[in-house]
Amino acid sequence: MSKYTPPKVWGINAVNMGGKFGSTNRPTAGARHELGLPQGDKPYQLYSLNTPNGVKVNIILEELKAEGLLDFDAYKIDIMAGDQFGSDFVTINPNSKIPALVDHTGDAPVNVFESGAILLHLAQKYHKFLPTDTAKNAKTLSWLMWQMGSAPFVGGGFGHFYAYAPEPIEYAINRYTMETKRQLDVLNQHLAHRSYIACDEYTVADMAIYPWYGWLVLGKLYVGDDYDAAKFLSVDDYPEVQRWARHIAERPAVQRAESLVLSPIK
Ligand SMILES: N[C@@H](CCC(=O)N[C@@H](CS)C(=O)NCC(=O)O)C(=O)O
Repeated sequence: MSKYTPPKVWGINAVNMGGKFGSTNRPTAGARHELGLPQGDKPYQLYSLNTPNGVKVNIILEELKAEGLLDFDAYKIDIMAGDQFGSDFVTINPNSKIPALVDHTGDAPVNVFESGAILLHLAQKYHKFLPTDTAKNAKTLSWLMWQMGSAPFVGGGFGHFYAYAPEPIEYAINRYTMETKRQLDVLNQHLAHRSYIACDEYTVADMAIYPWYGWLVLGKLYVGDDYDAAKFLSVDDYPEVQRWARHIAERPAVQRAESLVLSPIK
């Protein structure tokens, strides 16, 4: 491995603009181009992609739709094409990341971004999937926030360096594999003798954790011609997570969420 000595002041160059996301990554925020977004006639407008963070929100929308509580239009934001930096999307989410939701049920549209915030916004509004009992509520919020804080080590750390980095860096892969396996063990120990993550019922914590850790142990994340995360991480070592994930995967709303068809925006 060539030795890298960081300069005194970091700047963009041809090397650090490389890799799978090199063409869209910049160290700055804000809209980069004018791009309008379509708006359908349903009360909720979702702008997203079927990645783990996107699917979390698909799940709650499909669950609430199945109960006749809401309906929504879903549009595809192509993050490899840079749609997340288009002007209308940045107005909804200044952080330029999917998923983003616009709630048109009130007098004025309400923009919601961050998948955890969208889950809570909908769960609180419809009094579903978020227990009101103080202890159960605290557990649900704790596991939801655990997911939001932990998964970036899986996605931005393990997944990036294992599957997407321009070259394998042993130190980075070891560091994030260690942490990903530790998190899987946290879940595996916690899920022993439990059907759901937070308490005795299905909550937003299950919805948030399933598309990351559930997909990982079911072999649905970071699988390609040259890499297979499930094998690399020995996911059969986490049978409780696998059992829970198979149970969540059986839900019809989850299956619809995973294969949700997102309409083109242009
Ligand atoms: N914490 C955010 C993370 C969202 C996120 O990282 N979205 C990714 C796709 S899964 C994205 O839009 N990436 C585009 C980019 O970074 O430019 C959430 O949970 O909503």
